[in-house]
Amino acid sequence: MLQEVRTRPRTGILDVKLFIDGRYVDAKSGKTFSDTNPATGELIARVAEADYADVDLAVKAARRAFDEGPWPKMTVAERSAILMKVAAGIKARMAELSELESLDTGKPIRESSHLDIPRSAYNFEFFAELIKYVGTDCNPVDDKFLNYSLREPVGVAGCISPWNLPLLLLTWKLAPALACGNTVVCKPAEFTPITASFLGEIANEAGLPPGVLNIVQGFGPNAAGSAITEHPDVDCISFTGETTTGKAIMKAAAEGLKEVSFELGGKAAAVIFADADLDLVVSQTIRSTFLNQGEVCLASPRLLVQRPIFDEFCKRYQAAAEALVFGDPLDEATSIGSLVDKEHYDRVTGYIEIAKKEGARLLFGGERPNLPAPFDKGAFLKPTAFVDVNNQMRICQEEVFGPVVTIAPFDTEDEGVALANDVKYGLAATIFTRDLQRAHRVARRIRAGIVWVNCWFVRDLRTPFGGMRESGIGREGGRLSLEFYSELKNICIAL
Ligand code: NAD
Ligand code: 6OD
Repeated sequence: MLQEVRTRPRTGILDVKLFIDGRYVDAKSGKTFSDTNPATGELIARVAEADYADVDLAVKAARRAFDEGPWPKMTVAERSAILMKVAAGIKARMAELSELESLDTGKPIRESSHLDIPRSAYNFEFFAELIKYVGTDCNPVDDKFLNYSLREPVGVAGCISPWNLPLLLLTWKLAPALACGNTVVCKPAEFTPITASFLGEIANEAGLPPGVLNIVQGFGPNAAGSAITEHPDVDCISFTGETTTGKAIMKAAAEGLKEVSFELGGKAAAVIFADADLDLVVSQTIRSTFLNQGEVCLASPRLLVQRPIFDEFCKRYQAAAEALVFGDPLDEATSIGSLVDKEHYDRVTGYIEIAKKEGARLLFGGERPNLPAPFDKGAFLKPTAFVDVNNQMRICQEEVFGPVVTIAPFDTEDEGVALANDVKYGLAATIFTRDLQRAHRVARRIRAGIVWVNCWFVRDLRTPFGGMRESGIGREGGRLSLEFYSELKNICIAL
C-alpha cells in the first residue's frame, strides 16, 4: 500500500492519490496537479485531482459505512481504541511527516516537529479519551413519563481545511468527527496535500473500517471543495479557511440546510500597555507575528503600543525580528521559512506595495532575504513592519496572512480597546500588562473569541475555540466539538 501512496521524500516525486473506501485510487478523470516545495520551487508531488465524480464516490462510501458499517454502532471503547492507534500511527511517522510538512509548506522543521505533527497525534488522543466521559441527561417527569436524551452521530461529515497548519487543522476536525461515530469525506488544501494522504494508510493499519475516512484532493470552487459542500448526502460541514470562502460555503450549505462550523480569517491586535514586561512582550510578539511566517489565523499583525514605550518597543522588536534565521526549512537552525507558495508571496508583497502607496512608513523588511541556491528561488520574505499607519488603511483592516505587521501608538485604555475592535474580524487578541484589573477589564471589552493575557497561542483542547464577527461561526474544542459532530435526540417513555 505504501508504494501506491508516494515514494520517500527527496528520492523522487511523490505520487499522492485519493483515499476512498479504504483504498488509494487515482481520480476518475485521470487528472493530476503539481505540488511544489515553496522554499525551492521544485516539484515534489503529482496529486490526483478529484472532481464531482470522485467526491460522489467518496460520499457514497462514507454513506454506506455509516448506514451499514460497524463504525457508528461500535462501543465508545472500541472506537476510542482505534483512534488511539491512529494517534500512534502518526507518532510512529513523526520524523517523516514533519519533514514532509516542512517540504510542502516551507515552514521550519522545528515547527512541524514540535507543533504540527505532535499536535495532530494529540488531537486523536484527546478526542479518543474525551468521548469516553461524555454522557447525556435523563429527565424523569413523574412516575408516568421518563425523558432521556441520546447523542447520535450526524452522519457523513464534510471537513475542509487550509494549508497553514495542514495536518494539525485537518485532524482537529477528523478526530472529534470520528470519535462521535460519523464517517468523513475530507479535503486538504491544494497547496499542501501530502501529509493528509498518509492518514489513509494509518487508518487502515489502525483498523478503521473502509469508508469511514475518505480523503479527496483537489481545488475549492466548482471542484472537489464545492462538490463536498453541495452534496445532498453530506450532513454537516466543518470548514477552516478564508472568510470569503466561508461565505461561499454557507450559501452552498444553505441549500441542504447543513449545519456548519467555521473557523475563518483574523486580524488580531496585541494591545501592549506601558506597564508590561517588555522582554516578555518582545519575545511573545515575535512569536505571534512571525511564527509560521505569520501564516497563522491567530497571529497579531496589529501591534498597538502605549505611547510611553512605543519607541523602545519598536527598537527591540526590530532587533529581535532581524535576528530570526532564514535558511533551509529542513535545517533545525532555521527559525523562519518560506511562505506557502509563489502566488501567496505575490499576494503578501502586494500588500506591502499597497501600504506604501497608502502612506505607511516601512520600518524594516519588505524584501527577500539573500539565500543561496536552491533557496534563492523560494517564496521567502523578511519580517516586515510598518509604522505611521492609520486604522482605515487596508494594511490595518485586511488579512495579509504573512510576516507583515503594523505598529501603532495609543494613549488611553479606551483608545487601545477601540483600535483593537475596529476591524471586521474577531478571532483572537493579546493583552500585555502587569495590571491584573486592567487585564480583566480589557479582555472583557475586546470583541474576540480568544483573548490571551501576557502569552499567546497557549492551547488547552478543552477550551472554546473560534471567532466572533467575520472570524467564524460556532466554537470547537472539548465537548463543543463533540456537540457539533453529534445530534441530540430526546426519547420520552410512558412508564
Ligand atoms: P481558503 O479559504 O482559500 O481555502 C481553505 C480550503 O477551502 C481549501 O481546502 C480550499 O481548497 C477550500 N475551498 C476554497 N474555496 C472553496 C469553495 N468555494 N467551496 C469549498 N471549498 C473551498 O483558505 P486558505 O488560503 O487555505 O487558508 C488561509 C485562511 O484560513 C486564512 O484566512 C486564515 O485566517 C484562515 N484560517 C483560519 C483558522 C481559524 O481557526 N480561524 C485557522 C487557520 C486558517
Ligand atoms: O490550535 C488549534 O486548535 C487551532 N485550530 C489553531 C488554529 C490556528 C490557525 O492558524
